Amino acid sequence: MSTLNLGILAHVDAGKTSLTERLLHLAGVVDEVGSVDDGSTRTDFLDLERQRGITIKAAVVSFALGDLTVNLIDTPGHADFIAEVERALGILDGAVLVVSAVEGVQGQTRVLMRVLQRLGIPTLLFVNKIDRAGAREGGVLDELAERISPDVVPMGATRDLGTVAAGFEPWPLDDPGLVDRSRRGLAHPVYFGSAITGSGVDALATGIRDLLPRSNDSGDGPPAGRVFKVERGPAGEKVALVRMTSGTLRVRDRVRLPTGEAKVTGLDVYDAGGTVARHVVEAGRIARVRGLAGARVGDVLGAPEDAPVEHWFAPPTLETVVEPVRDEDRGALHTALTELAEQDPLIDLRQDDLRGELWVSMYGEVQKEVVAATLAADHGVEVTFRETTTICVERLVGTGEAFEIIDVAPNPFLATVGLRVEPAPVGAGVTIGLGVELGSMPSAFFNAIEETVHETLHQGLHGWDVPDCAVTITHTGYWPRQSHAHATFDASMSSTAGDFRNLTPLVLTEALRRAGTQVCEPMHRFELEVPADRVGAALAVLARLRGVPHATDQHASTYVLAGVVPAAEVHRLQQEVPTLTRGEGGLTTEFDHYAPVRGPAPSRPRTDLNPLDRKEYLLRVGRRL
Ligand SMILES: Nc1nc2c(ncn2[C@@H]2O[C@H](COP(=O)(O)OP(=O)(O)OP(=O)(O)O)[C@@H](O)[C@H]2O)c(=O)[nH]1
Ligand SMILES: [Mg+2]
Repeated sequence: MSTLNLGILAHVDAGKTSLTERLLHLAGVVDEVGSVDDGSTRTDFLDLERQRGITIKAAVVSFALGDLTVNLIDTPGHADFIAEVERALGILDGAVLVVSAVEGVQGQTRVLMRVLQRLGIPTLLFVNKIDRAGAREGGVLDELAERISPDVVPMGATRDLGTVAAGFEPWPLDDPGLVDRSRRGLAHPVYFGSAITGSGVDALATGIRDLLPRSNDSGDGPPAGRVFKVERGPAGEKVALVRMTSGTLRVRDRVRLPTGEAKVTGLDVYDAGGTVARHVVEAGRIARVRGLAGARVGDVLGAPEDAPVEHWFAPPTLETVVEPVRDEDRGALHTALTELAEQDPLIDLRQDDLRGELWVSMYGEVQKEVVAATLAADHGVEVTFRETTTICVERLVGTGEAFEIIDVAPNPFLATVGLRVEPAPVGAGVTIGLGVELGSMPSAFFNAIEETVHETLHQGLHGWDVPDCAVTITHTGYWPRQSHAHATFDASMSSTAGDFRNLTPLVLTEALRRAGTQVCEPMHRFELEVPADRVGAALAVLARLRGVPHATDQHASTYVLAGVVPAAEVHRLQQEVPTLTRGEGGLTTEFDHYAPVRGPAPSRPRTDLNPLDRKEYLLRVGRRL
């Protein structure tokens, strides 16, 4: 039996969860079609999802189409939960991208399709909601061809559009090459239908069966796979969702994870809307693996090392401090957030030990509310958030050099370190070059300098990360281990790696000071859809929120304004959208680049020993020693 790991993706409210429910019904897995509006669907099973009527977490359900087992992953459409989509993308054989027949192609549709294409994931298109008033066919096809891909291929025609009787009549498949092109992601068949009335869903199911590739992972070799989700079982035990990429995994197998070896204590697979226990799971399938206590989202199972986690969507640009309402919950909050961060790639936790604060990075306000509700419901911890701030970076303005020589005041450490810092292009990262002979010093001392340079550059002169910087080690020196016949090691006369670790932050921040840094804020590109008569009002709002429109594009009676807006203003812009567009338009934003902050530079409280203040730093280092 072959397997297809299928993702359903779309902008928020396009009908992904409703369509999933329809497909389950069609496959005979459920007798009654669940409804998002009643909170009775299989894939929106979290309380919070049912209360809000939106998908928050990606969820897997399985059904059979003839000889094919489909593992369907229903993903969230709200941009705040894009990291959930990102994790699912890594394990897909194919995808269905849903578009609404009324709203048409949205900015988020394009963001998703761009990534699907970059990853080479074969994708079908489903134009949903043909039963709704205002549903279009030709107009949406034009938008798809223009804004999604020139390779879209309509698979049939609609009738009675915009009524509950709306239907979809598939054409006979007369292009013999389409199957191959579609399975290779070179053509995108388009179906129309309604997830509410069910019309067109059978035609889509046929397309899923015949026009998407099946997983072709090899059963040979040792078991390997990728952890794309971590859940908690009923007894609080960890369950890792693993897409098997090769070999066969068995209960009681010992498998390697980046955090160490672990023993598989139980295996389930998805089957006919539920899960069933298995002793073995083959390549290509999705396994729910128990026993892997150290598993984290993104881990490669069976690989000895951490595989680099690739990001296809922009990182979060907001952060906020989370505080417990009751002070005695501080410990519980830390435990809960650590657990959430482990299950949820959206939550990036940063701990400030000096102030006892917990920072989390965020995509937006909806995610913030979801985190608060989850902490309260699942962990019994009530929290508040301090005001959300944007995550800035610092970029070097010029070149700077500094050094301190061993045994020369004011250097209290037994080390010589000299560093030059120079601006580096965006995306170049931190590079460290040598301006001295490598053999001039034991390699442990070079390593100590290099590691400390990387650490120190996480907090520039204003406390923000310095992502790109070319560093050169210009001076080094040390006192060798005292080796008189009767003398033992004497730390007051011999350099240690600690001397280099302690001195490097002082030299580096001095070099940074001489170079100067500029704080840059994240800028989002936006697409704002407004009715033609609201363009003037939209431009006025954009101007007030420091937004710069670059282009306008007209589709029928709506205009699409595109441009850039500071991440700091995105929330306020979002709040204006319903009035601005009379509920007819939408806003999509995504991180684009960093731009220098005009006016006074915002700074972030430091969480290190503050090498900017030499006296304070030496006191703290002394205390640590
Ligand atoms: N009239 C009509 N309404 C639909 C159709 N499909 C979905 N809806 C409605 O649209 C709303 C959103 O549907 P969902 O299935 O939750 O959409 P979703 O894409 O899963 O939403 P998120 O997961 O939150 O992004 C619900 O109120 C559905 O009842 C359709 O074909 N016709
Ligand atoms: Mg949904």
